[in-house]
Amino acid sequence: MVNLSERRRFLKIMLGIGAIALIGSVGGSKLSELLASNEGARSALTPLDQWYVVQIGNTPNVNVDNYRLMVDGLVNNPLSLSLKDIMQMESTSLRDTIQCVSDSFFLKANVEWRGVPLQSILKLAKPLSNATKVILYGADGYTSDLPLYKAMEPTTLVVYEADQELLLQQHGYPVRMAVPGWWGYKYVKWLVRISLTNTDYLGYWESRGYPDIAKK
Ligand SMILES: Nc1nc2c(c(=O)[nH]1)N[C@H]1C(S)=C(S)[C@@H](COP(=O)(O)O)O[C@H]1N2
Ligand SMILES: [Mo]
Repeated sequence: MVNLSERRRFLKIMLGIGAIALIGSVGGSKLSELLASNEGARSALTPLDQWYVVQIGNTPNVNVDNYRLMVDGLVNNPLSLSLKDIMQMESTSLRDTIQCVSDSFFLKANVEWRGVPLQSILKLAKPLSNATKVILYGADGYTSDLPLYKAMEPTTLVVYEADQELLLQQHGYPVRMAVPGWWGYKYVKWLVRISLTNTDYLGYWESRGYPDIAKK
């Protein structure tokens, strides 16, 4: 999708198919195990230095001292949360596989996230009854969006840790989204704003033709 030329991407996809064919010839059950959608729950964590990076531009430098996560739009109670505010809320941890839609075989990582359910933050902000969507903004200008029902699922998290460490800068420090079950482009890094809307807003990749309902 980004950072890979079309040609290299094509080669990588072909390699992926080769690997699948090879495993497939060894045993069909192994193939289905590998491709199981909840594999993050069972597979070993990906070493941090093998975790892929995909992004539309450079890694922004977010200063944690004046970091705020704004929650606004169709809410009764707009919020401005510091990292400390977020870390003091009740947290959830879960294992997940983050996967890029452009090369879902190589560009993926098994990660143990820790963060706050987006649901808890939205409940504090008190959405108005006409809100239908949540727009997620990154400090690099990237955006994505979630329908309110997905935003309210208990596994949709505003995360600040991966594998029990603070996020690395290239993976979204200090705060990013994790949306288990959906493609990586929903996992907005350097999350700085959450805005509720009743418009059919489409994010960066969604407005370029990738599915808005991004179920893997
Ligand atoms: N702010 C921001 N978030 C982003 C992106 C981006 O360009 N900017 N790219 C998305 C895409 S397409 C993917 S696949 C994942 C990759 O996350 P990673 O680099 O931590 O593996 O981040 C998503 N979140
Ligand atoms: Mo991606």
